[in-house]
Amino acid sequence: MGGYDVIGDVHGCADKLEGLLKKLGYEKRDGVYRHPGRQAIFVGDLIDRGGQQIETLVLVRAMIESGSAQTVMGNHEFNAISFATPNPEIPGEFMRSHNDKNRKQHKEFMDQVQLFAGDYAQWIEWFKTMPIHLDLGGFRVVHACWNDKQIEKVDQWIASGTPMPVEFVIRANQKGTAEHEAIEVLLKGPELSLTKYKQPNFKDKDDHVRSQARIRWWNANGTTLQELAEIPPGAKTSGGSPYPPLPSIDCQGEADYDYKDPKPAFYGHYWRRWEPEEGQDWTSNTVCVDFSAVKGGPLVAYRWDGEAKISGENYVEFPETSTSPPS
Ligand SMILES: [Mn+2]
Repeated sequence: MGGYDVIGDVHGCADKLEGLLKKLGYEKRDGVYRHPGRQAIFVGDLIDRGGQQIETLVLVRAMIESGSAQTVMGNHEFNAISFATPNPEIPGEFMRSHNDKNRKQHKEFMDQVQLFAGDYAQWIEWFKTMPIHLDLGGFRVVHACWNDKQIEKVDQWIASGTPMPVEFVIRANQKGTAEHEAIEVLLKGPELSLTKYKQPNFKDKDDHVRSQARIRWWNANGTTLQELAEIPPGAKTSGGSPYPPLPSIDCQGEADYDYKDPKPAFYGHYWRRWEPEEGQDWTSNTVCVDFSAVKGGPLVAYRWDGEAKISGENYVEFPETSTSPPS
C-alpha cells in the first residue's frame, strides 16, 4: 500500500464523504470507491446525527470488504451495540438504556435503520467486527485516545480479528469493571474531576451538566489544570454564566494518559473546529481528524505518506472552507 488517508468522524454525512474521497483521488468502480495506491482509514463514529446513515454504512462497508478501507470502532458504534444487547439480569432492559437521552442521540440511526427490523441486526453484528485500535506500522489509530495500558487489556478480552464478544459488551457497560474503564478511555477519552480541583461544573453542547472535563492526552508537556483539562469553547456554568478560565494549578497526577510515543497516533471524537487559533488539533505525533462534519464543519482527512513527523499541510478538507487548515 502506497499511502493512507485517515478520515474523521462521518456521522452519516455520506455526501461529504463521497466529496472527500473524490478529492483524495478515489474513484467508484464496480460500486466501490477505490484508489490504485492508497487505503482509507476511518476513525469510527460512522453513524448517528446525520441524515445519510445507510448510505454511509453501505459505502464504507463495501470499501472495507474490497480491501480499500479499514475502520476502528467509535463510541457511537459501541453505544449502538450496547443499545441492542439485552440485559441478561433484567428482562426487557438493554445494556444501554432506551431512555429519552439515549434515544435522542441514536434517533437518526433508529429512524433510518428500523430498530430490530430488516437489516438492523446485521449492522449491529458488523459493528462488533470493528477493531478498537489499529497499528499500521508507521502509525496507529483509535477513536478517542491511544493508551498502551488499556489497549493491552482489550487485546486480552477481544482476540485480534474476532468480533466483540457479548460478555465483553455486558461488562463494559458496568461501571467499576476494567472493561468499562478501557472503553471509556479508548472510545470516549480520559476525563478528570473538576470537583476534585474545586472548579465548577459546566453544561455541554447537549445542555447536560458535567463535573468531568476531558483530558488533553495529546498535550504531552502539559502539567497544569489549565493545560490538561478541556472545557468546550463557549461553555457555561450550570448557573448559565460564561465558564471562567481554569487556574494554572498543578495536576501532574492526571498526566498518566500523556502520549509520549514518537509513532503518530490518529484519532477523532473531539468535535474540533477548523480554526487554527483553537490549536492543539495536531502535534508532531498526534493528529485529530474530527472537524465536526455533521455540525457544519468540513469532513477532514490526513493524507499520510510515511512521514515520521506530522505536518498540518497534509490535512485535506471537503468541502473547502474559508479558513485555512491549522498551521
Ligand atoms: Mn466519538
